[in-house]
Amino acid sequence: MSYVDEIIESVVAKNPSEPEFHQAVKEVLESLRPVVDANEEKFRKEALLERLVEPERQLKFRVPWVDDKGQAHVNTGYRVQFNSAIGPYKGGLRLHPSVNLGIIKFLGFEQIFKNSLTGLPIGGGKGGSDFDPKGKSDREIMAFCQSFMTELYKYLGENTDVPAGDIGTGAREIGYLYGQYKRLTGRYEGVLTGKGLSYGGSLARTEATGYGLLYLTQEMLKLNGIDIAGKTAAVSGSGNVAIYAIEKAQQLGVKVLTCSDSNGWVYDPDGIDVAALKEIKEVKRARLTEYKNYRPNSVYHEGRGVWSVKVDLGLPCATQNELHLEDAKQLVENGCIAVAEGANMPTTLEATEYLQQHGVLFAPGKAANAGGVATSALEMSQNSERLSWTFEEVDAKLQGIMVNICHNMADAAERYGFAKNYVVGANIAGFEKVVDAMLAQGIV
Ligand code: NDP
Ligand code: 2IT
Repeated sequence: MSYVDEIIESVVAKNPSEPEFHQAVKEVLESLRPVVDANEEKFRKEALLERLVEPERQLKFRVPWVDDKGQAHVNTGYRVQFNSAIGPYKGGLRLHPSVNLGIIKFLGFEQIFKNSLTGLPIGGGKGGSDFDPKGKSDREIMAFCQSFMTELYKYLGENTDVPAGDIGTGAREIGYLYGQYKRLTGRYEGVLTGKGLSYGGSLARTEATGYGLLYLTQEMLKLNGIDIAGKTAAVSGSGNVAIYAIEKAQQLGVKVLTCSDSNGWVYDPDGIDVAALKEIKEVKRARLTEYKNYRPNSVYHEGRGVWSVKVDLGLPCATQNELHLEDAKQLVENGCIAVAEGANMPTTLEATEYLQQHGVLFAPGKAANAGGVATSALEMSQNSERLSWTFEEVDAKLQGIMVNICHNMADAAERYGFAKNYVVGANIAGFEKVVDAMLAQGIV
């Protein structure tokens, strides 16, 4: 059996209840076959793949908190410090009832390669909790965040592990987490990113993931001789990534026809109204059913359906495994030319293969959504030098990074004889730097 197959088999056997982690490992290792085969003896001797798929450390802890009525609750907190070969652990905190160890591990594993692709010195980590922020008061959110940080702070530090936002964790949560970290340690340091602008945050971090997604999509289309202006797009989700993806898409001349939340989706034939979306989601924290009040021409549908709309570009920006094989078939039938993942692993393996086999350009999340963590690393740089850069400076750096990632993934794919297979390209390009650092640092 090949080394890659052995490792995939052992990951499944050792972590039987973690299907998302299996999926992420399979996707990455399958596409690394050419590199692994060429170095098999050395990698085996150093147990390189065994070390790559085993987190350096995984923390699981109790998070007790009291609601507004005086009732106590207990959630489970996680932080997986996956790989520090190229820098301190870096990755977001997800707050969603679906969170479990396998989901945090899949996200942490992806993060290793994504962070490497940015070209910046950040290792891979991820964390979160099965806490559900929906319907909670600000006080309850604060109580949870303070309790969560009261355990986690011991393992963090600006040079050790630097968390950030993800699903359910935005500016409000980062503020409460930061306040508690500072109170417990007495240290004012860049230990979290996505901070508010008044206490060390970076301009353009809020926009970075969505904007970066569009910068990469634009460049990928350009490499294939296609102009992004004038295209139509379907976006899923209506959170941080989706909102700023829609905003940048519109600035680039793309008409975005859809967005969604976990209850339903909106079709707006005139193009999504970003100001309305921001008010509904960022200010009111309400549901998408409200969108019709702002745009009477739009249609709200319960359930799934974003991928049934005829568009040129598919931009999944909600969550993992939200674009299935049937959706991929529908997109192809409707003449879709490109799919770029704003979310982490939103496309199933079968759907990804179908899209690629049918000539759809496919940018995997670890490349396409790397703008968020890249800008987090720029926030760390600003914190270290105790300076703040302008929006234009950060945005220009973000654009440069996304263009670079696009070229690196395209070049790596070509170098190994998989031209235009950006999944292979992104995985190999991300892997090369991490492996080099791991081999140089010995068996640790
Ligand atoms: P938000 O919490 O701001 O928004 C998430 C959106 O996705 C909401 O519209 C939410 O709907 C929807 N959603 C979440 N879970 C589900 C689910 N299980 N089923 C259906 N819809 C769901 O998160 P972000 O925008 O920050 O994150 C979106 C994706 O992008 C995630 O995969 C995240 O890991 C990834 N990502 C985020 C980055 C960042 O900087 N924030 C960086 C890189 C990737 P509802 O409100 O109804 O729950
Ligand atoms: O998935 C991701 O890259 C994020 N949620 C952002 C991580 C970060 O550290 O900014």
